[in-house]
Amino acid sequence: MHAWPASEVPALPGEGRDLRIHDTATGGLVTLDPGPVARIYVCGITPYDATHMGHAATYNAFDLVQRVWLDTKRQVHYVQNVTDVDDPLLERAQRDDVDWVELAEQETALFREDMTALRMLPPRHYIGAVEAIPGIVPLVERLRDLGAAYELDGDVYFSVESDPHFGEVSRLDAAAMRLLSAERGGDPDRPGKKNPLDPMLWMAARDGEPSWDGGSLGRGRPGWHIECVAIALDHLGMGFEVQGGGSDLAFPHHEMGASHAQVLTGEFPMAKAYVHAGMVALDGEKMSKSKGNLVFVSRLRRDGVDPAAIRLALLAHHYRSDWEWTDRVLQEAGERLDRWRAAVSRPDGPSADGLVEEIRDALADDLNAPAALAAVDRWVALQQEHGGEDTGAPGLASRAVDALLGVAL
Ligand code: 5CA
Ligand code: ZN
Repeated sequence: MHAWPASEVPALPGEGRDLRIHDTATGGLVTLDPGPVARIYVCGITPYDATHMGHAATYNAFDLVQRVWLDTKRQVHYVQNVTDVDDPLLERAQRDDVDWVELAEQETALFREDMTALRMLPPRHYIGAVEAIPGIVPLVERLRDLGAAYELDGDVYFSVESDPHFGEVSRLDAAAMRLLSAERGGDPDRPGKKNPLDPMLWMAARDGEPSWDGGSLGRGRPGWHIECVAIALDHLGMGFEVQGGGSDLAFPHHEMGASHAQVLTGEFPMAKAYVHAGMVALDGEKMSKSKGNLVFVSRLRRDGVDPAAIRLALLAHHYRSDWEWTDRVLQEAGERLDRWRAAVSRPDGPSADGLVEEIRDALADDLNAPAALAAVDRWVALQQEHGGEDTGAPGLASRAVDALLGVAL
């Protein structure tokens, strides 16, 4: 699948910082020290009802990770998937009486447009679940051969007990896992499973649903977690730096994915940090496709909202906090954007050397974007109140905001 075009990332003077970031698996901050290539896998959309502000906020967080690493002159191998076949997508297509392939293509196209408008750097590999099926089948076969998978009425399940590290990503107790499993695509109550939490690896073909050749597994389609594992292992291998997504993916998705990968390879851990963005709410409830309480990036763009203002609205919240989207959030972001643009359009100003360092420090400290915005606000206030003689300053401030925060002034 093709991704979307990259906006240019200006080079900045001085040195970037190593990223310290919160890891769900340890519950604390880890300083990542990648080699010349930093590797990150971020879970992509299930392509319907995209791109809402919750999606945008989560991809904004991982875009910052990429920008921090690029600032250290590392290459970034960023992989993202598109869950272009899964129950919720098929259900939506059926509800709306549209072809599921067309729905997925249209929504993925819209997502690409939104990501481009928001200046999110594209992944190096953008891979759909359907195109990953030939790589998924042998992994499920291998899990079965290892005794880590079993069959139930033609469907193949992963045995969570096969991974001694199962539970170490989300660190939840069994009762909490069971509840979340039922809420988030699992089937803990299905009779005949070895452990209620065991997730499906391969679903045997159902009448009226799409299916693919699964070799010795028979016709069917892949489970959700193995999709991301197959894509991540294929393009990144084990021990990559960051597995990313919203906090609703910590369990079961990232927990199960890590277990699949660890049993398949015999290596531990799959990722050095499991990084989770907080949930964006609307009217007091998590913005979600199933509830339908959504604000879309494309809708705001159509209404003439500057994508840079949308991006500033996202950046005004720490990625780990849960927060609420309101008109006021967007209005304040628009006002901030106007102030910043006025400040960098002057021919000179106060030195911006310190500003570059402050933005770097803020982002390297668990992606503290609000602190980075506050640093820019201070430089802008100085510019407004006192001005300055440095003719390079407005350009440098503008390049720093572009390179590190993805906002074009
Ligand atoms: N295709 C799977 C991942 S493999 C999936 O979860 N798709 S999704 O379209 O439902 O979500 C895409 C990303 O947006 C996920 O990382 C998810 O955690 C995140 N996300 C969904 N809703 C919100 C929200 N309200 N706030 C923040 N992030 C959200
Ligand atoms: Zn995923």
